[in-house]
Amino acid sequence: YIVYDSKHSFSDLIHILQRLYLNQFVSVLVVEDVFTDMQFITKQLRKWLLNVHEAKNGIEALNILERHPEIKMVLANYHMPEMNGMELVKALREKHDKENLAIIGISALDEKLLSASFIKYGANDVLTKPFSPEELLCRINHNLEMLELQTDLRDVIYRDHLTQLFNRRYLFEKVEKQFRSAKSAGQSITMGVMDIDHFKRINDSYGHHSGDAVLQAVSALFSQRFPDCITFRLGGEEFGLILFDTPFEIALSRIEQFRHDLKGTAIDLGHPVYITASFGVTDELTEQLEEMLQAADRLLYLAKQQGRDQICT
Ligand code: GH3
Ligand code: MG
Ligand code: MG
Ligand code: MG
Repeated sequence: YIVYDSKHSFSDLIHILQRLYLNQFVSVLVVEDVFTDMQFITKQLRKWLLNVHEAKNGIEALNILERHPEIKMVLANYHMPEMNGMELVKALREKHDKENLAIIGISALDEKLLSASFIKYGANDVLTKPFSPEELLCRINHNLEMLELQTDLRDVIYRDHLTQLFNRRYLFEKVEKQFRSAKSAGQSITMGVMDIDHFKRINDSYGHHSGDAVLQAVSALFSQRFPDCITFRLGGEEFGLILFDTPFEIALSRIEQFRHDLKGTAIDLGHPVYITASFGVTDELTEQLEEMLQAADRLLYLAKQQGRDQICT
């Protein structure tokens, strides 16, 4: 039940219902050693349909989080045996950033300084005991909304709007780091680029809208076939793929399988349309990611010259 009074508008009610519905999928960890306080908090959270985990101290909290990566939020009391709330925040922030895990620190009324310290060590928000159920709900919802906003922002910045694949920016801002650490760990790295053959003909024959639909269909198959890899759209009808820690022969045979299946896939534009694509693939390590991309691009050019619908290595 939710108690609905006339102070709320209808759109408020819809918002509350939506929140309740979304909360069912949100997992929260409460870290609190005082039994009655734990009961008070978890009772409220369960009432709001949140999925609640309980820990009596910091060590237990770290263990639970390790086993439950789906947890989005941690409510951490300050006074706890073994590891206090502040130490827990510090330990959590070594692994989880503010954009992915919200931490709300809980302190008592006579410990105003603790609130500032919580924030300083990386908590997203603080609650001061005693707090009302309403304040608890407001803080939780506010922080969940901020997490969602961060996810939306990341998608806008790092994903291509048409295909939802990663974009160039993601490649050079985020994958570059991964590239460097994989290299120093001695891992193999395979870089592939793909360009759809005679794509201009699709646009010319069926219109730009149909061209877009083809790009979306190709991208869907692409990310579906390489869920464990980084797939991105370089621009236009050109895509890229990075496989970390995979032997080159295996990487190559997966790409070959994809080339073969793409060719055989009927893309539905109201009528079936078939396309092929050309690929350049390399595992020769370079100083920078950009150079590896350029090397793959040169091989792609060769594949085009040699008649398209093939892979050059
Ligand atoms: P090739 O086999 O040599 O790659 O030939 P191609 O026709 O695929 O290559 P070309 O570079 O001549 O043409 C690419 C076309 O892709 C031209 C451009 O209008 C179209 N294109 C680029 N981005 C988009 C897009 O987002 N949507 C649609 N519908 N078309 C796009
Ligand atoms: Mg071209
Ligand atoms: Mg092309
Ligand atoms: Mg092209």
